[in-house]
Amino acid sequence: MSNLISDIYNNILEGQKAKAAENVRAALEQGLDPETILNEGMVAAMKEVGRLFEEGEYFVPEMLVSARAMQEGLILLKPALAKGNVKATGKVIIGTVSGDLHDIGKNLVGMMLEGAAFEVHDLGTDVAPDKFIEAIKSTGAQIVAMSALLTTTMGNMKTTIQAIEAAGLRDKVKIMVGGAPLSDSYAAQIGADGYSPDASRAVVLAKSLVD
Ligand code: B1M
Repeated sequence: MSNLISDIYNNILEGQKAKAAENVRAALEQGLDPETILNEGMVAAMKEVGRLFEEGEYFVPEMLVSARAMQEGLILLKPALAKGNVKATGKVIIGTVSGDLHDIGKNLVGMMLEGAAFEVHDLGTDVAPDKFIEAIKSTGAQIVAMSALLTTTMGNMKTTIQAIEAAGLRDKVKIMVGGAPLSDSYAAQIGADGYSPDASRAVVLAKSLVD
């Protein structure tokens, strides 16, 4: 691992927002691959934050400062991840489901979809089913993308799908889901059209859903 990547990893682990940004900028200037910076530096650091939280070494404030450092780095990476795509491929509405405030994975998926020239409407976090329904109507999106990071909120994906069905909109949209506690079989069980374990594969899935 290059020194800069391991510095970025440590900056995020320690919640050093300004240093994380400085090192992401430097890594891009040195021509390091944006996906390597993202996956080996940033996403890997957040995994370790989660592990430390589970072990009782980190608490919510530490998770939060690490998340802020990660977000700061992501802002800088966004143009590099989005480069090279021109053709609009479809419209997506994306949000983290009701009760869930985790947004880094959702933001990353949204960013990669924009990079693949999808028009992305981000509804934010803690999105109630009726907000998804309003957005389907107002945007005419072909895809609804839902994220959940908690075992206690993943059930709200099913509630949202049921609400979309009850509103008579299920055949107008494809529904994709993702987030750490999910799986292919869970996605099938709740009636989603697809599941992706990460942001890159979310783009492949979204393209296949609009094709
Ligand atoms: Co929370 N949190 N958190 N947290 N947090 C987890 C998820 C947890 C696993 C930590 C742990 O115990 N190891 C645990 C959940 C346990 C469980 O449910 N079984 C947990 C908990 C318990 C909590 C609280 C309940 C803690 C508390 O208050 N006691 C609380 C809940 C708040 C709420 O939502 N109501 C809470 C709060 C927070 C913070 C606010 C402090 C902060 C979030 C800040 C933010 O998002 N702005 C936070 C963080 C940072 C984490 C961890 C450490 C990191 C999450 C992250 O950003 N990862 C997380 C531990 C972990 O995940 N290992 C943890 C990086 C991100 C790039 O990955 O989000 O997985 P991820 O996204 C990936 C894929 O999952 C996928 O692609 C992304 C990129 O590859 N993906 C999709 C995600 N969405 C997708 C959608 C798609 C496709 C792919 O299509 C639509």
